[in-house]
Amino acid sequence: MSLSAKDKDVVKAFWAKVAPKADDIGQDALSRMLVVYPQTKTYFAHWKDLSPGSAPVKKHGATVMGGVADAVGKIDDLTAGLLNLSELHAFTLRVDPANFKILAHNILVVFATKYPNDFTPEVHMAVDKFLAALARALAEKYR
Ligand code: HNI
Repeated sequence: MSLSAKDKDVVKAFWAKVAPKADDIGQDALSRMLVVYPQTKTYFAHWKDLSPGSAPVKKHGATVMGGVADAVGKIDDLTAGLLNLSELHAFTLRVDPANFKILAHNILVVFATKYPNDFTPEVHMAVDKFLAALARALAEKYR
C-alpha cells in the first residue's frame, strides 16, 4: 500500500520530532531485535558484544537510523532512492529480507514506548506504512 500525501506529511512531522534522538532509538530497536529475534544475530557474529546497549549495537543503531533518515528524505521514491542500500544488503551482506520487517517492527515498538503521546493511531498507521515501504524498497534488488 503506497503512502498518501497526508501519510507522508505525518511521517515527516513525526520524524522531525524524534530525529534528535535517532541514535538512542536505533540502539534500542537493534538491541530489542537481537534479543527478541535471536536468529538475526547471525549477521552480526563478527561483533565482540551483541548484548543490549553494547558499543557495536550503539554504533550500528546510529548507522541504521541514518538510513531511515535518508529514506524519509527520499519518501517520494524509496525504490530508486534505496537501490544502492538494497544492493548492499542483497549481494554483499546477504540479509534475508524477512528481517527488514522484523527490524521495522522493533523500530515501531521503540517509537511507541519513547513517544506515547505523539504516537497516535494516525501516526502509528503512517509510520507503519512508511517502514513497510522502506522494507519493500530494501528488498527490491532481491528480485
Ligand atoms: Ni542494515 C549495514 C541500513 C536492516 C544487517 N545497514 C547497514 C548500513 C546501513 C544499513 C545504512 C551501512 C551501509 C554501508 O556501510 O554503506 N539496514 C539499514 C536499514 C535497515 C536495515 C535502513 C532497515 C530499516 N540490516 C538490516 C537488517 C539486518 C541488517 C534487518 C540483519 C538482520 N546491515 C546489516 C549488516 C550490515 C548492515 C550485517 C553491516 C554491518 C557491519 O558490521 O558493518
